[in-house]
Amino acid sequence: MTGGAGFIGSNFVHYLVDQTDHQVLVLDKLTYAGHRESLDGLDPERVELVVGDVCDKDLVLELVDASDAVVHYAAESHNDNSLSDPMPFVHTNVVGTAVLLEAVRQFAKRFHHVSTDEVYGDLPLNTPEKFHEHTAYKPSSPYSASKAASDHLVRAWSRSFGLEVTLSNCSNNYGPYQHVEKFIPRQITNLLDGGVAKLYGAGTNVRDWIHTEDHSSAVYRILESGRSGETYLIGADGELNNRDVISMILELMGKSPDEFEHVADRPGHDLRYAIDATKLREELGWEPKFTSFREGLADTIAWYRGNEQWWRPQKAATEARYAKAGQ
Ligand code: NAD
Ligand code: TDX
Repeated sequence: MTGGAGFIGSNFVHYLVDQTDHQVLVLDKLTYAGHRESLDGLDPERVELVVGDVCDKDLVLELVDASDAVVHYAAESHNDNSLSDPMPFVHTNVVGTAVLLEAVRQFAKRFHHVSTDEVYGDLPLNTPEKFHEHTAYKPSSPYSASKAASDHLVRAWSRSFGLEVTLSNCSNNYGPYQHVEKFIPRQITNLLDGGVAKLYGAGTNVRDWIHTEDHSSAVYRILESGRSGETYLIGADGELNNRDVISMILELMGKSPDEFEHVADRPGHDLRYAIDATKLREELGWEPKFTSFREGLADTIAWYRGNEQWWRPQKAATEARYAKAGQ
């Protein structure tokens, strides 16, 4: 698999080690977002980390040849970074996916592509409308456009060359090992540091939250039982606006409700994401385990409280980047 030292990828490695008998070979560049420590404590007989780039054709050929299946998580993943410096998103997300597909084609391996609901753009507030497998692509940011491009490459390689592929587009994940640049860990660690939470704009933007362990179980189910060439949307009916999430974090951390401030909004900020996961639920019988966001959030806060040594090294540089953008 690729990107196994990142947030969702490392949670998938933990899931595979805990729930299956598979050997896991991780290719990860260890960018600012990758952490060797996220794989600490896992049996070295089961997990091998190779530090390298998904754009490195020779390395990718060697590792794909050595694998039975490839699950592709590696990406530049943060929208705000894609606004300040888009080109790494094009290289890793678009070129990197093409390099992997060429290797998968050469060795005829099973491929699962991990993508995002952001490829569909955004939805209006207060409508029953949700994204589904046939929603038209309409990405807003350089990040989501690069993920959309990668999805198109996977479908084209599947149709043109008959590769055995599946794709999944998941909503916003939360849980342990998420970089402190992202919304939920940024607020938790700001508050742990005695600072305040930071809300972009009015905070009415809605995200559809899923615990990352539920994302892992869905990807594994698709890998095992998904139909080749098919796309599955992954979501757990977790719609909440950002203002409400901040209020819940403040309350769970015993802070007063006004310990947040409004900061500069994200340019082009998507308003609302919402997933209709009927296909995944009905065709593959998948169900999320974390049905209470509040409980999942409380677990996540406890994880950040207990793992300062994991997030502390990222914190100052992340906040310095935000300060430059007035956020
Ligand atoms: P992340 O930024 O936490 O981790 C990305 C990982 O990829 C890091 O370990 C990084 O070192 C690695 N990486 C980056 N460039 C690389 C390269 N060129 N070669 C090899 N490794 C490289 O991201 P995440 O939030 O864990 O997201 C993982 C995947 O899930 C991405 O494809 C993302 O688009 C998708 N996704 C994320 C979410 C979310 O809520 N975070 C939701 C849906 C889909
Ligand atoms: O400090 C903040 N304050 C704030 O209000 C930050 C960092 C974010 N926000 C808002 C912006 C979004 O509306 O919170 C929401 C979530 O922001 P992010 O954590 O940056 O996530 P988002 O942009 O929604 O994208 C995430 O979900 C889909 C992941 O980063 C993507 O990789 C994934 O594809």
